[in-house]
Amino acid sequence: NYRIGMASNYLRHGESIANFSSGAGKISRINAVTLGESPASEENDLVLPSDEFCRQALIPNPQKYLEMYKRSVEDPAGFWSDIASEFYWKQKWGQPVFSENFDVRNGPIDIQWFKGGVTNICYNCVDRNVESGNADKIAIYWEGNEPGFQDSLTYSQLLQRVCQLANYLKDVGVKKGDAVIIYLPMLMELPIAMLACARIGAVHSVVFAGFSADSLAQRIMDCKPKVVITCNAVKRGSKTIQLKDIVDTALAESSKNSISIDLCLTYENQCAMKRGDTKWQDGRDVWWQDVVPKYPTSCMVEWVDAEDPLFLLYTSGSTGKPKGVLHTTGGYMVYTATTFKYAFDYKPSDVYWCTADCGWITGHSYVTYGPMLNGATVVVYEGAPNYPHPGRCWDIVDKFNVTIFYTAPTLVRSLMRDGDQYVTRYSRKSLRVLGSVGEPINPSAWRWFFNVVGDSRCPISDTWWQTETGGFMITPLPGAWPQKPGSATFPFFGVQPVIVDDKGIEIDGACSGYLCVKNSWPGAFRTLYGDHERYETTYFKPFPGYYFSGDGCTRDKDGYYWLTGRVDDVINVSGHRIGTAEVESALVSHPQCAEAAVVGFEHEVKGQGIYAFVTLVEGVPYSEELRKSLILTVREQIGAFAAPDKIHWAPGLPKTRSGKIMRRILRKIAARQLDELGDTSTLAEPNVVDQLIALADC
Ligand code: 6R9
Repeated sequence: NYRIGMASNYLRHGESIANFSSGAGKISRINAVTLGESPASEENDLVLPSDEFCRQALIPNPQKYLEMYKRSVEDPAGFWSDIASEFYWKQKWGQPVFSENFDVRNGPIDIQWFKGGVTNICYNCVDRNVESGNADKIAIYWEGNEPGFQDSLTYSQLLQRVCQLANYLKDVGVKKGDAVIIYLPMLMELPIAMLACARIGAVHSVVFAGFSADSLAQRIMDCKPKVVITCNAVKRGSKTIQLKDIVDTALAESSKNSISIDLCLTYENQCAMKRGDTKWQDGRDVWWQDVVPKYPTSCMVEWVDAEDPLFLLYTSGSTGKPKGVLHTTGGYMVYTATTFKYAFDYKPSDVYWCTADCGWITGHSYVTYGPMLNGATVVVYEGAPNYPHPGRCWDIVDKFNVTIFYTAPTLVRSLMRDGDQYVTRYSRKSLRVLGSVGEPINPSAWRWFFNVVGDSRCPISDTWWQTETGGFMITPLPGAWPQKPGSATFPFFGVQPVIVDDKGIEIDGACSGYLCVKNSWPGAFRTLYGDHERYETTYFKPFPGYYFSGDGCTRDKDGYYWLTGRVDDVINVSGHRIGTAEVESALVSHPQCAEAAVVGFEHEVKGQGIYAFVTLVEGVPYSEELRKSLILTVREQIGAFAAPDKIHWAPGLPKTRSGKIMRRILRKIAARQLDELGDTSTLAEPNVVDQLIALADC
């Protein structure tokens, strides 16, 4: 079993890792910048892997990690080529294996991996498994929202389904390089649609089915897809959501802006709604079940270059317009497969369940591509994790004998609140590795996850990464070294994280600052769709020579990394990234809202909640009704997950004389840290602060 001990008791591996990753012998500047809380007492808590786990682990000790890590940074071309060779390439990549310009001062940022290599990620995810003896292995166990609804597909059945859809898409004119928008809930058809696009070289853009019609329209207008794939409706918990209606509105909106979509392929999700009840536009709308099953179950693969685009995924940034993060094929394939394998200590007998939706990057890299590239059995769950009761997750774990369970801290915290009894009534003995993603996991939630869910037996991989990084960047490798509750531990192979101060100077040793990366890795995004300049400005110009993550980070005396949250205008609500500017622009579109400023505040379950300061149009009185209508506006324009938790009436906002809103002050008011407001003398009108405080609980 694991032991929780103090760092001072731990001499075996700690020193070598600490020395290695914090730059042995260099002078440390401690706490040159302090961005977040210091992990003070937590950094001494060590959770040691059991000998039993280590014995079977892929990376069984720090020495093995160090040996592989060293090679990965000293000889990245050799390290990654060896791994890439395990996949099928129609034609091998050329030389050099990778090329990069990572420094804006030397010209445009340019990252290429395995250029000249010809492959197909769908082939490697599906056909390769079928051909290597895994044809009858379960690829997907599907569990519906309603208990009792389930389905499964073997790898060979998956191949057939993917091929039918791929043939259909080709037949309706989708070609290599064309965009396809997928707006589906967690049905098996979602990964099938992603794989079918990849098979024919089309670029998929999955839009999370919780996004509103406006957000969907915005994405449709940006990437101009040939086809939109959706379903009529979905049940989430006890609610039925009519997705097709949302798509109809989005398509009407985009055609007003001269982007008209000729084909909306609609899956009939019978568990949620019957065909007859679905609104229909003849000529444009086609039922999936009427056409796709008629197509042949085999389909030639479209071979693509390693640097051909695989998908676009929109994510929030610090301006109102979402960014289309573009990933290409070869490097992403090699990177997601490798990170999945090592961070979860994956073995062919595992049953893997990631609770993320394919509408987010986690669902791309670690529901679909990473696991399937390893031939894994993946659980796909359609519903809400606490429906119809807070024990549903463990019911599913027991039912499919899930061995690896990967989720978000927000779910851990909410289940923790519901009480241990919902967990302990299930066996969970199949579990062996747990994972966390999306936001920093607070040590108390970590301990509950570890002790209660994992029976103090399963290591937790707290994986730090981003839509932009494609795959894990800083993550535990279970069995390799002791864990510290709340720390993402050490960098993955090939990743060289650095912490810089606000002048962009790299800091060594134990320190806090901005987290950057100093070299490219195969899974890195290559650009923002249609806006390479914004790509450079956002990620490469803040600290020239580095990729800037937007996160704050602390490195402790043992070299462990502790993520402390976003340092830009992005907030992380239940692991979902939301730009404050997006919420603000939704609020100000309300006819009675004159101005809005949005900040994050600490939220017990969601990690961060959305706190909106709203100034109304002159003469409009505050009312409960108006509060609701403002929140509804955000739900309609972005999606329910972005609805503000708190509306704070603001007769005025604290601004500098040059008109800049001082968010620092707003954050303090939102946190009710009223004695920490700091210097307000530079404000144009210092008395607005008193007015705001007076209205704090109205
Ligand atoms: C994968 C994903 C990325 C942002 C990232 C950071 C936060 C993600 C984290 C974490 C601390 C972790 N984040 N994982 N913070 N520890 N293990 O979530 O991608 O939606 O693009 O969000 O999420 O702030 O910058 P994405």
